[in-house]
Amino acid sequence: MMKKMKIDKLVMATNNKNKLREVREILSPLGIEVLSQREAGADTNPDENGSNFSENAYIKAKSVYDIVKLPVMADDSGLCVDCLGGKPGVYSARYAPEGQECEKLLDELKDIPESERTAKFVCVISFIDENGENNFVSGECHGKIGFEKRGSNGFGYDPIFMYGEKSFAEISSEEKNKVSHRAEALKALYRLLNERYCD
Ligand code: ITT
Repeated sequence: MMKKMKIDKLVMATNNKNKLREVREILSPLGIEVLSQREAGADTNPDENGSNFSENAYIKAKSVYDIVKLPVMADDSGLCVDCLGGKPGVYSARYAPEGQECEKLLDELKDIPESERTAKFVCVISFIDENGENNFVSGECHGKIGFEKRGSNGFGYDPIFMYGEKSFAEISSEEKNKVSHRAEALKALYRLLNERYCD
């Protein structure tokens, strides 16, 4: 008999509308409806004072779960640049004033040759089920930091994250959603939901 997934709706704990859009683009074709935290009546903005992606993802998911008591996911993500020892990492959102993060990173890397500009995007998802049980899944996407901003799609560091010949801001969201750190983490989440939360 076909297994039926019990979870067809979850709340995403985020204040980042681009993340919410990407998660919806990926999960809705899989039959999972994603409510924003606002739609679910939980407009929280907790202090992300954890020391790694997992801790921050859990802080966000738990703050919304405590209000809605429904399945909740939160995504903590960032860009880790090898020649900077993994920075900005968990500080990606606070690295520079919004809209200036690419310029700041380009400036920090201005003397670094192409071969040493390797980087990865990381995404850790905390998923809390209806009973309050937490699970983590994660995904990574490897690329290089370019020498200039390219393209106008996406958000955050996308214009300087080179995935092969093109930046993440030059490809469509459809293409990004096949290979991104977020897409990888969501594939793992979907597997988890299928394994653990089926009739
Ligand atoms: P929430 O915490 O409310 O979800 P946020 O933007 O503060 O939103 P994070 O704390 O996880 O999220 O910070 C992630 C930052 O990393 C984000 O603001 C971007 O600057 C960057 N980032 C993450 N994923 C990205 C992606 O797919 N493309 C470009 N930049 C990304």
